[in-house]
Order: sequence, then C-alpha cells, then structure tokens
Amino acid sequence: MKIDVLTIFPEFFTQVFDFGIIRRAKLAGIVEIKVHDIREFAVDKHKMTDDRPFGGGDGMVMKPEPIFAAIQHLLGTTNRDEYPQGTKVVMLSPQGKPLKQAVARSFADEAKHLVLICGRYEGIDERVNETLVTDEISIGDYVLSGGEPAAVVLTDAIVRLLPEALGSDTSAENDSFSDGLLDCPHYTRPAEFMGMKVPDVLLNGNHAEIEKWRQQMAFDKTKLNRPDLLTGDNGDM
Ligand code: 9D3
Repeated sequence: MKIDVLTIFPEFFTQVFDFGIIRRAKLAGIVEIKVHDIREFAVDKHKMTDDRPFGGGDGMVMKPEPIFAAIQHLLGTTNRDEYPQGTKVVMLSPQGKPLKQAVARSFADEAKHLVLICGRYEGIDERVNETLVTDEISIGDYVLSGGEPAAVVLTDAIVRLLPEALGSDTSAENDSFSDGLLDCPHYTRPAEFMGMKVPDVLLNGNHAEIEKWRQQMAFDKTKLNRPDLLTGDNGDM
C-alpha cells in the first residue's frame, strides 16, 4: 500500500511512523509512506495556504488551489471519478464519518493508494470535498487542533491490518473489538507484586477455566466502560 499525507506541518510526522509495526511494515515493503508539505504546492509568491472565509466569521480557511495541485501531482487528475482503482483520498475532518475498526478494515482490504488530507484552521474550502475527496473521516467526538493526529491514528489502524504487517506472535483476530468486547486484563511475573496477587485462576493450569474467566472479565469491563457495545448501537464492528 502507498500512503501520501498532505499537511502544512510535515515535521509533525518525522518520528511517528518510525516505530513498531509501522516501521517494520515500511522495512518489509508492505507500506510506503510519504509526507508532503501543502505549502510547496502553493501557487502565489507568498506561498499562502489559507485565506479569510467568504461570508465573514472568525478564523481562516485552507485555500483549494494548493490541495488541487498536490492531488494533480500525486494522482494525475483532480476528478475523483478518474482515480485509478483502489485509490482513496481521505479528508480528516470533525464533520467526517466516525472511524471504526470496520472502516480501517475496509481501507486495509480495498485501498492500494491512500492520500490523507490534514486540515488546519476552521477547515478546508468545500470544493476540495466536492471534487477530490472520496471519504471524509473523523476519529471521534472531541476537538483536535488539526487533522494531523487523526492521520496518524488512521494510518496506524490500517497498516497493522495489512497482510504480514503483524509479527507471528500477534493476531489481529484476537484483538479487542474483533468479537465486539473489550479485552480481558493481563498479568505477568511476579505472581505477587507489592502485596498484589495475580488471580489464582491464571496460575492453576486449567485452560477451560482460564478462558471462561477471561470472557467474564472482558464482559464486566465492557459493561463498565463501554455499555454501548453491549446494546448493539455500536458502529458495526
Ligand atoms: C467551531 C467548529 N469546529 C468544528 C467542530 C471547528 C474546528 C475544530 C477542530 C475545525 C477544525 C478542527 C480541527 N480538527 C480536525 O481537523 C479533525 C478532527 C477533530 O477535531 N476531531 C476528531 N477527528 C478529527 S479528524 C480531523
């Protein structure tokens, strides 16, 4: 998979993709990630990427021209109907569709080339959405200062699902969410630490009983922290 990130803060990403699964996936040739400075596609002599909103109001809006130029450079067209098969242009925005595991899964399964557009300021000229963007994604109901952290979250969630990205010691199938419940608690040595004991059931070697305990604990944790996941009104896991 190829991932191109468009941002006015390319330095934000200098270290973040160089650790763990993403680093390994890059080294194994499973994913190629490039970060592009939107300012380098600015058309005027001052390299402006934002301007005042038509209709008035506070704040600035990102100009369309640099983003159209960047997409023309990356994809050879600014008409989303002409993108090659498997190409997705994703706008990270508070107005987007909520990111869920199923959304990450469908990008991992279907996309060959992802272009992630990170907004700043009050937003991006809507003509970018109307013409270039295939998917508008939010990572949740809280206010970020820009799309960059969301692009990192989305990239991480997708790359770890690419075939062969996970080490053999880990399984995407066993993950929290794949069965619609949160994960159970985990313990390792020592069996007693500062007077706190590991639950006996984990030490007795009865694997049927251990599995039953883990399912119960996963259910209890889900009921406590995410009751929405139990009532079926969750975003299609
Ligand atoms: C006053 C209206 N705000 C919209 C809800 C303004 C505004 C807030 C935050 C405009 C841009 C932003 C920057 N956020 C993102 O670009 C963003 C985001 C987020 O804030 N929350 C969750 N997901 C995302 S994805 C991109």
